[in-house]
Amino acid sequence: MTALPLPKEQYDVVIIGAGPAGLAAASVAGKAGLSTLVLDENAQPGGQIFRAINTTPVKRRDVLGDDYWRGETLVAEARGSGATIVQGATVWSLDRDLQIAVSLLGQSQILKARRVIIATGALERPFPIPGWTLPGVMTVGAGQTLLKASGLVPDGKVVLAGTGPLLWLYAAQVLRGGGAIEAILDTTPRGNYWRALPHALPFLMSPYWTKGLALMREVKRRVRVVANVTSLAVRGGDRLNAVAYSVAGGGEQSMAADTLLLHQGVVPNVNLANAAGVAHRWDDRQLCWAPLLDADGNTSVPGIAIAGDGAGIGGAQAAVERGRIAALAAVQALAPGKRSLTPDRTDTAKALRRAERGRAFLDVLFQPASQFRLPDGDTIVCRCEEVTAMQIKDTIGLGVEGPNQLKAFLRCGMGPCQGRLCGLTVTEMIAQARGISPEAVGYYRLRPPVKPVALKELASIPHSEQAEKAVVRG
Ligand SMILES: Cc1cc2nc3c(=O)[nH]c(=O)nc-3n(C[C@H](O)[C@@H](O)[C@H](O)COP(=O)(O)OP(=O)(O)OC[C@H]3O[C@@H](n4cnc5c(N)ncnc54)[C@H](O)[C@@H]3O)c2cc1C
Repeated sequence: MTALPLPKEQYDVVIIGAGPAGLAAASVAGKAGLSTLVLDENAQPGGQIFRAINTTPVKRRDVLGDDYWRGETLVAEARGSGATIVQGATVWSLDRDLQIAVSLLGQSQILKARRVIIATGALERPFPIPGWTLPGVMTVGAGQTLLKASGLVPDGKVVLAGTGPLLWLYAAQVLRGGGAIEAILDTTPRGNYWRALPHALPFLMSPYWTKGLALMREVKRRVRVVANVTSLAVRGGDRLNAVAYSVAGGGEQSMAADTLLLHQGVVPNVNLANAAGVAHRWDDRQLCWAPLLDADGNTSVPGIAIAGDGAGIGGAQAAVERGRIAALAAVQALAPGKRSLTPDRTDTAKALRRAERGRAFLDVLFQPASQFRLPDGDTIVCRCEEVTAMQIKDTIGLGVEGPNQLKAFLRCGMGPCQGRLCGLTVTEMIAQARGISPEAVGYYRLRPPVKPVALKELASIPHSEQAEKAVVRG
C-alpha cells in the first residue's frame, strides 16, 4: 500500500480553507500549541482576496492595491504558528462525528478532529441572464483570478455588467494593470439608494466609504458607466459578440463585446456545512443562506464552527476576526491553560464589530434586482445538467414543492458543482411561484462527496476489518 499523503490521522483542530479566516484561525490555534491542520484546495494559501499572494506575477503593488498585500503578513503568521498548512487538499466530506474526507495528490484519506473550523468562504451569486453560458462570458471573480494568479487582463472589447463592490475593485485593477474597459452596465436598482439610506451613518464612519468612493471615481474617470440597467442579454451564435441591455424607461440597445464579465455580489459557500447537517437560515438582506451560529461561530453540530464569509458576507477583515474568535473558542475548549498565548477575546470581538460597520448599507445598496435573480424562458439555470428556467417553472407547475423534489425530476443541482451555480436561483424561483418565503422552500439537501472525487480514490480508502465485515454477507 502507498503511504498516505498526511502522516497523522488525528488533529486537535482541522481548519478547512486557507483564506483570511482560515489563516487567522490557524495562527491562534497553532500558537496555542494545538495540533492544527489547514486543508485548502487551492495551490497557494490566501483564499479569494489574497489569491496567489506569494506567487503572483503582478509585481507592481499599486495594481492589486494595499488591501491585497496585507495578505503577506497573514500567511507568514500562519506559517510561523506551528500549524500545518496543506494546499491542493480538497475536503469532500465532513460528518457529525468530525470525520473529514480529503483528496490530496490523487488519494483520499479520512481524518478525525476534535474541533473543525469551516472557513470555505464565499462564491459569486449566480447571474442567470439569456446567453450567460456562451463562450466569451465569465464572471468578474474569474477575471480577477486570472489577474492575480497569472497576471492576465482581458483584451478586445471588454464589458462589465452587474453590481457590487468587487465589480468596481476589479475594474480599477484592470485599468491599473494596463487593460481597457469599453463600458460598465450598472444594474444597481435606483430604489436601493433610498432603501440603503437608514444604514448610511455607520457606513460613513467605516473605511468602506472613502475607499469605495475613491475606487468608483478612479474607474468613472476612464470608463463609460451606464447606470440603471434593467435588462441584459448576451447576443451571439457560438460565442458572445454583443450585449443587449435596456435602461429604465428606455428601449433595448446593443453594445459590441468580445468579453462580458458578470457580477452581482458574493454569497456564503454553504455546501460542506449543509452536508454536515449544520442548520441554516435565509438571510433576507443578503438574499442567501447563512449558517445559524452563536457568538463564537459554533454551529448546530457540536464541534463544528464556521468563520469568514461562509458565516455570512462580512468582508476580509471581518473574516480575520471571525477566524480568530472561532480558534479562541477551540483553545478555550481543548487547552484552556494556553489562553495566555492567544489574543484577548473582548478586543477581538470589538475589532469584529468595527470590521462589520457599514456592511448593512452595502448589503442593501448592492442587493441585486429580482429580474437578474429570477430568469425565465430558455435561460439556463443549472449549467451542469443544462436545465432551463422554463423547465423548472413547468415542473413547479406539476406540484413540485422544493429543491430536492425538483432534483429528482430534472437532475438540477446534481452535476459536478453540486448546486453552487443554481441552488439560490432554484430556491427563489420556487418561492416566487408558490408565493412563500425562500426560508419555507429550503435548499438542496447535500450529501458527500460535495466535490467530485475519483471512484478509485473512494475504493482505495483504507478501512478497518470491522467496516469490511459490516458489508460482507454470509
Ligand atoms: C471570486 C471572488 C473574489 C473575491 N475577491 C475579493 C477581493 O479582491 N477583495 C475583497 O475585499 N474581497 C474579495 N472577495 C470577497 C471574499 O469573500 C473576501 O471577503 C475574503 O476572501 C473572505 O475570506 P474567507 O477566509 O472567508 O474565504 P476565502 O478567502 O474565500 O477562502 C476560502 C478558502 O477555502 C477553500 N475551500 C473552499 N472549499 C474547500 C474545500 N471543500 N476543500 C478545501 N478547501 C476549500 C478555498 O480554496 C479558499 O482558499 C472575493 C470573493 C470571491 C467569491
